[in-house]
Order: sequence, then C-alpha cells, then structure tokens
Amino acid sequence: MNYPNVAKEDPAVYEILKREEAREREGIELIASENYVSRAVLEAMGSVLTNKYSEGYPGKRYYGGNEVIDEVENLAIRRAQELFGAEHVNVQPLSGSPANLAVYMALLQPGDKVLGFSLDQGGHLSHGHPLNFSGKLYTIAPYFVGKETETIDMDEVEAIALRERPRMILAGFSAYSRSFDWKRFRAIADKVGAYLFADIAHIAGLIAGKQLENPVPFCDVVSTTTHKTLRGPRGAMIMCKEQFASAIDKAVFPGVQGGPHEHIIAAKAVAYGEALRPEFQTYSAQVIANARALADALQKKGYRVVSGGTDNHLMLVDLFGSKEITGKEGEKALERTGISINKNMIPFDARKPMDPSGIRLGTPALTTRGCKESDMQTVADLMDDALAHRNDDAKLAEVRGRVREFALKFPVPGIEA
Ligand code: DSN
Repeated sequence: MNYPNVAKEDPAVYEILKREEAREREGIELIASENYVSRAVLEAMGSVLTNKYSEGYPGKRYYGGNEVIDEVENLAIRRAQELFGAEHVNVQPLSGSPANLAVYMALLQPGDKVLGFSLDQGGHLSHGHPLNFSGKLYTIAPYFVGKETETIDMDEVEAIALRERPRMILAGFSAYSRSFDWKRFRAIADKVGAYLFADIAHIAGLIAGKQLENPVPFCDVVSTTTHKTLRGPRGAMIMCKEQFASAIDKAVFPGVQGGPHEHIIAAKAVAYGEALRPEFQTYSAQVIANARALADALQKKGYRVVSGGTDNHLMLVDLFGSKEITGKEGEKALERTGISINKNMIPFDARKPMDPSGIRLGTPALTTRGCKESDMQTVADLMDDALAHRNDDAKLAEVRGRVREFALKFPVPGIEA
C-alpha cells in the first residue's frame, strides 16, 4: 500500500507501517482470531468519518451535523440484521469485552449469577475470569468440557444450571473447536428461567457464511467482534430480541461508551456488505475445510489435536503431550520462522497460562489469501520442521526462507489488491 502523506509527514510511522506490511505478506498467519480485511474496509476506516462526534443513536444525537452519520450507522444496522436475522442491532461497541460488559449491564445486577465456559477450557476472559469485570462484579458458575471427550457435555451443563440457578447463561468461546448446541442451551435457559447470551466472536463469519448454525433465533442477546472470521474492522456489535433493545442501547451508551467510532461503523457496513455476497459462503466453507485439512496433516505427524479434530476454523494442539514442547517454546520457534500462532491452555492443563501445553491454530487468514486444503499439508510440514529444529538457528533460518517463499505465492487482499 502507499501512504504518501505519512511518508512525507512522519517517516518514523511510515517505516513501521511498511515493516508490518512486509511481516503480514511474508509470514504465515495462523492466529485463529486474526484475518486480512479488504482494501474497501481499510479505506472506510481511514475516512473523514473519524472527525465526527455522534453520541446517541440515529435520529437522537447529542451533537448537530449527524445527518450523514445517521445514514451510515443505519446502513450497518440493516446489513447486520439481514446477515443474522436479528430483530435489533447495536453496531457501536468498540470491541468484544466492552460489548460483553454492556450485555451484563443491560441484563443483570452486580452479584447476579452467570453460567460461563471456563477460560482454561476454551472460554473468554469476559465470561467470568476472576481478574476481569465479569468475575469481579458477578457470581460465576463455570461449565467445562468432559475429560475424555474434551467437548461440552450438555447433560452436565443442564445439571450445573439446575444446581446453580443462574440469571444468565453465556454460550461462547475463544478456543473450542466443536459446535455449540444452541437449541439445547435455549431449553436449559428456559428450564431455569435464565437469559441466554451467546458470544459468537470467533464464528460470526462462519455463521454469516451459512456454514454453522445461527444462534440468533435461540438467544435473547448475541455479541460478536467484527474482525475475526467476519473479516471486518476491529470492533464489535450486539444483536438482541426487540424486548431488550432499549436496555442494550442504554448500556452501550451512556452506560459503557461515549462517542461511537463512525469510521469503524462505516467499515463494518462495508464488511457486512461483503459478507452478504455468495463468495463469502464459499470463503467460510473453505475456512472449515482448511482447518480440517490442517488438523489431519498435523495428526498424521503425531500431534494430538484436542477432541480429535475441528468443526470450525480453529484447533488446539497438545504440543507438550505430543512432542514434549511447551506452548511457549512452540510459539517462539514458529515466530522465528515467520509463522504466527499463540500458546494456549488445553483442557485440564497441568501447566501455567504463560507456558501452557498447547497452541491454538486457525485458518481464517490463510483462507483469505486463497490457500486450499493441499496448502495445509505444506503449512504442517513447515510447522513440524520449525518445531523439530527449534534449537537450531541455521535450520530455523532455512525454514523462514521456505515460509516466505510459500507466503508470497498468496497475495494479501488489502495490501496487494
Ligand atoms: N483475543 C481474542 C482471541 O484471540 O480469541 C479473544 O478476544
């Protein structure tokens, strides 16, 4: 990309932008929550809409001059409604955790009980971690995966819900490779009189792309970030049934946020428009096919994939259990070859979060570059070579060269298109 004005006005920032571009082009991006946005999304983010204050909502703002801004926010809302069949959408949340904070504020009182998926088993910080607002302000009753299956046992979720009687059940994850049974979550919530809140941050794109079941019809409220599989700008949104619309809107503003970022909302509208096209369904199907191919290729090389595989875009690999390499060592070795992944706890991990047994891998970004199943074999070969020679500088440099050569065969939309 060219940034002629940054180059002229601020060479220090320009040089950083160009180095990050090179890193993104020359590396293999396997972080499950990352993706590459289109040039159109980038352009909307870099637009004059950043100049405007628009606290409030379309038609009810606290500043004048919002007649154009109202149009872009309404457009984003309409497209999100069409994508997910939502009765009400708030597109203002700045990111996933503030969106979730707004949902808690809208539905609960401090101290209320929430059933959430344990972080060390695949949940998210905002689903009840003791150091997060969720764990500090609310009473959390966690649910887990089964020790043998490493998947969520819905009978156990029901038993915990009947025992704990939560006010809200939170269904969602950051590191779980299997499907969620939304219908059963709804039935359990109804049985105990709880709200059902789904956080679909990781899989929103796969739902919009019609490859995974849509939880919106089953849930009272659904939140998602917009930058993962949905391939939009860094941000979030909340969808809900009409009866919760006013509470959700008030919780976002003035409850949690001030002025919305309308340049990002414009970019959300662009991304939703892209996701409404048939090509996005092809993309979403390929993300899952690639994840399965990568999991298979790694398993054939002796890596244990948690729960035996994946139904979505991500997988957890038990690196320590398979190869006696810790997650931290694995992340470092792969980083030295230009392969980006993140260390991750695996269910019932005996190791600590900063150096756990596992790594998390995902295929949304490589699929955006056009990689197919056969390319996943090459990716697995490169990973295996890097991990096997993690203490051999010369070999890591050689693998880095092969990673670069592979990556440059696949242009990065947004940078090169
Ligand atoms: N940080 C995100 C992830 O990587 O899954 C979750 O917010």
